[in-house]
Amino acid sequence: MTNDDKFPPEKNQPAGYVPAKIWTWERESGGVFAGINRPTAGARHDSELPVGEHPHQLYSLGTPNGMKVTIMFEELLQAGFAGAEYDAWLIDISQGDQFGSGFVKVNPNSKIPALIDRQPRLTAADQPGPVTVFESASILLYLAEKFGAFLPQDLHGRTATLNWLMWQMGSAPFLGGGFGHFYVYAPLKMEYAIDRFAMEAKRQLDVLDRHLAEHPYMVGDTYSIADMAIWPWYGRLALEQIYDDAGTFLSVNDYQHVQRWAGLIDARPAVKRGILVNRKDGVEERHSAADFD
Ligand SMILES: N[C@@H](CCC(=O)N[C@@H](CS)C(=O)NCC(=O)O)C(=O)O
Repeated sequence: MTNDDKFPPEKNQPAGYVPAKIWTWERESGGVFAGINRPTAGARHDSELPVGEHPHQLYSLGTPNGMKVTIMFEELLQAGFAGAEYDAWLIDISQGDQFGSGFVKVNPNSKIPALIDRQPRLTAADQPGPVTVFESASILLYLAEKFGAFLPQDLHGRTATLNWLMWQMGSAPFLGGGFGHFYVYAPLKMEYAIDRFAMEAKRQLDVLDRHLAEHPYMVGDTYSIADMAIWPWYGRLALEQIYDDAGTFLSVNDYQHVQRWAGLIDARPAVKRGILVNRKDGVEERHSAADFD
């Protein structure tokens, strides 16, 4: 019995659809953000990035992936690391800013967040010059190591932090690109896709809930870059700050340990500032603490 016998094409969506031998891009898929999607990488237009006065130039947007980094900068500043001053420039992904030649030089993957450190802590073995960093977890780790903060030094603590940091990077695309896409952004509601990704989103919440039942933070008693990476997605989902009424749909109140932890982090002043940065309804560009006034 072939797969087509088990699942006849009439039941496909649209009915009768059979994938071509070779996929080609014929039209936009519809849905939110479809206008910026293409099956190719690289710059689409010439445009240099603006540069401010601070050591760190962040090019980002106030999405969960962007928030991880602005929370980290605000936490570093709150903790007294004056050298963590940063200029945060808004990259409007709905307008295709991520495909400008300047941005693509910093992140060939054309996704926010991206960082240039113009005053890196170089050793004798390093070439002089700025350091570019992309992928939110790589930026968190880079800053944690630069300032010696929010990353435990001991082997167990450091490894556990990296475990959860990598867990977040591997898991969140199922929540965002999977559940969030099909529940909120897709041009049609598809039961199969929503069921598949709602199941995975709930499984991930359960992973966190069981862990947080026994640990105040993701890594024991210490607030770390693992919390900063995980909270903007799963903490904000639990607090019903993302994806419309998805909190009700996924029964997020059932995950009481995630709720406790999410509330703890939500209350931090640096988090309250960090989530405002690079948002058109918040602090569009951040160049100093005064921008929050
Ligand atoms: N794995 C990346 C994901 C970054 C990401 O998906 N960024 C989205 C916004 S949250 C983006 O820039 N999308 C623009 C696009 O896909 O063109 C990270 O964690 O930094």
